[in-house]
Amino acid sequence: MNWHEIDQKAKQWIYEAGERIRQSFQQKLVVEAKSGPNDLVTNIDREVEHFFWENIRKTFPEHSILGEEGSGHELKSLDGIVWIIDPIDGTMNFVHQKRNFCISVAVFADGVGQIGLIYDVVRDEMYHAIRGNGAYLNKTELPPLQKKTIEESIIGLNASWLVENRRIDPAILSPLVKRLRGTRSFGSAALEFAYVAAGKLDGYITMRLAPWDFAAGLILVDEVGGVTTTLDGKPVDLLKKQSIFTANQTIHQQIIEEYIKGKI
Ligand code: 2AM
Ligand code: CA
Ligand code: CA
Ligand code: CA
Repeated sequence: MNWHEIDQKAKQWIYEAGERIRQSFQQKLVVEAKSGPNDLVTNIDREVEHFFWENIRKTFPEHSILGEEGSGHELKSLDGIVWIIDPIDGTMNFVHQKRNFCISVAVFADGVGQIGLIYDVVRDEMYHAIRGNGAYLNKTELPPLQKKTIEESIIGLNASWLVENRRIDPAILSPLVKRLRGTRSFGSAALEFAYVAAGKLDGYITMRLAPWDFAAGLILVDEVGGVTTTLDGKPVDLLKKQSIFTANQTIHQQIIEEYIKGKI
């Protein structure tokens, strides 16, 4: 099997799962809180992850799987081929809005991202990339990211990081927010990555993401010449939760130099 064949299978499963999710809008959801009242999971999140798990296990028994709703949480290394899956990214949006959520699927080989797929189920928009082959939105290739100044940039940023919180002093990001053209918060990290890849956002900053939130997005952003690191500019770790900053190259470096370095 080559990457194109694996990509075709993955897309087929994503479209099937998307159809299942759209059907679920007609049914009653079972919503549970996980770590707290804002940390939701539904029967559909679990069902979709199980659907991928079964298909991957049957088709590629030698591959490993890491998924938000329980698959592979014991995984200690990225050796071999690893699927990193978020069955629904933006579960709160899925429950409250029935939009602004996606399925995120990435395939890594020995730690290198090979396939990145982010599917906006309601808009029927598939953001997809195979390493070295460019990134696409449905059938349209996404152009390389343009050079931007901070003043011309819109950044994805949740308001949580601008009020008292456990992870960052709000005084660090507020001068940046003043200088930017604007901020947006979509409530789905994977979609925010896809928007950075598509030039709809110029960057996205968050203090805590899990690998399944950003694995596919990282590959998409990479393919259009963007950069993804932790907020303090360190390489990301695909087996850990961490802060994340993805952006086009120019503002990525400038924002770290002027606003972050030495402050966190
Ligand atoms: P989820 O919907 O799959 O849980 C919301 O701002 C974004 O952050 C979503 O992508 C959401 O993914 C993710 N998210 C929610 N809770 C999180 C947590 N405790 N740690 C890391 N990411 C989280
Ligand atoms: Ca979750
Ligand atoms: Ca997620
Ligand atoms: Ca999820």
